[in-house]
Amino acid sequence: MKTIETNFDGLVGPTHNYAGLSRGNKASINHAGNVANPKQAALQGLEKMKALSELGFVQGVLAPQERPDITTLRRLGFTGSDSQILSDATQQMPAVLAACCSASSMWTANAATVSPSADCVDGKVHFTPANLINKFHRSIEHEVTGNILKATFNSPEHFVHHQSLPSTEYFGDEGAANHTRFCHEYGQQGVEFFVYGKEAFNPESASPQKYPARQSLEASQAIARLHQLDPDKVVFAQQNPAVIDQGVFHNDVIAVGNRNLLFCHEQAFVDQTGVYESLRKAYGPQDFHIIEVTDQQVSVAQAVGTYLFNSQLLSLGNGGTMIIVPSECENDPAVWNYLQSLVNNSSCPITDLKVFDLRQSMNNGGGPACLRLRVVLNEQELAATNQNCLINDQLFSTLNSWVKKHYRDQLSEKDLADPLLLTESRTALDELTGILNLGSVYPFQN
Ligand code: SUG
Repeated sequence: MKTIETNFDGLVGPTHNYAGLSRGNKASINHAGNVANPKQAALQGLEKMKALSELGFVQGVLAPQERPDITTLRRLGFTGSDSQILSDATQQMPAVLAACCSASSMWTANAATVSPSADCVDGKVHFTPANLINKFHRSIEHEVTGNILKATFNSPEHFVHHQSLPSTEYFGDEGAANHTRFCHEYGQQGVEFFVYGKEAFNPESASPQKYPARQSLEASQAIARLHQLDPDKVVFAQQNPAVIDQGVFHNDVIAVGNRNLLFCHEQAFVDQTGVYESLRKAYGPQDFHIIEVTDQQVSVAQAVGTYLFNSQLLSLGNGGTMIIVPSECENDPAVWNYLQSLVNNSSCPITDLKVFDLRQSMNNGGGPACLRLRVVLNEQELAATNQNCLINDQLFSTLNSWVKKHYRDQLSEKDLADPLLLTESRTALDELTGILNLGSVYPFQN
């Protein structure tokens, strides 16, 4: 049976804005207060989805969240009509209102950790939504994320949906952004590689000094247990705390892997050599390739500025590998020269290069890899997946028109309290759940 890697990208929601909510994420802080263009953001994301689908990859879409999040504002004690709540929240707690309006669920690499059926004892695909506990605006995503995942992968025969981990820093979990799977063929048992920033129950362990470590070892271990992974096929590695302090807030800002290839910066991990050895041991006797980028070739600051490692590595039918990078890589001569040297080197497994303009998302720290959740599926699992969520020409054109009809082309902080924005968002999302055949996944629909 054929097994493939599918990519489910987050559709950018109608409230996309720059609120500077993510300390430790330099792009988010540097663009705080800028005027955002939600329409352009959503269209840029759709262009990537369409291009990958046209290249022959199975490309899915995950619906955005309901924002402004009135349910959360009510939990925080705001009462009255929805307009009253928006107005009171703006007056009393504008920072909380901004958090409740973030379209951050677009970065579906943080939606969940997914283990393919070949890795799990029960032979099912396991999903655990990330609790994203380190940032308030993201900690309010996991419940609706769970609803959307269940509506997208809606067959209990093939899919297991876990609850997110307990909502505490001890079990801080950021999903697939800190998880990579290596395998010979997608359908064979693979090695699951979990990268954490801190050991929450060991105060003696190394941790960053300036910025938060969002993922704990204990969270990664819990997911490996929940997903019934073979302990010999799991590797846990600590992210280098010094790079977290330089803006590498997720592992996918400094490393990416696919099949038998790891592409990473030389400073990505604590005990880099030990990590490589553990991966090779777990992977077994077949060839395992590591492309390590030195600081001299590309500095950590350049990696953070261009998102070179927040790339997608996609296996091509001819045995090659395509790297998908954001246009920021093209604009940095050192990074661009490095990329050219990779694809021009006949012994390098990366053979093709494609560039996308994702500026609207990049300005909040979200590159190509942040925008996608990888789900490895065999034929039966793919057939059991909600087919309305798979991109083809028709869905692309429907979603493109839907965005153009409902989205604004300018959004700044002062617009977030506009009751019309709430109505526009709900109208758009209600229509979307029909297009994607999701049923009722949002609080306003219940
Ligand atoms: O969690 N930015 C996101 C970016 C997530 C990127 N994802 C991966 N690396 N996989 C974050 O920091 C910024 C929102 C704002 O500031 O308005 C934000 O949430």
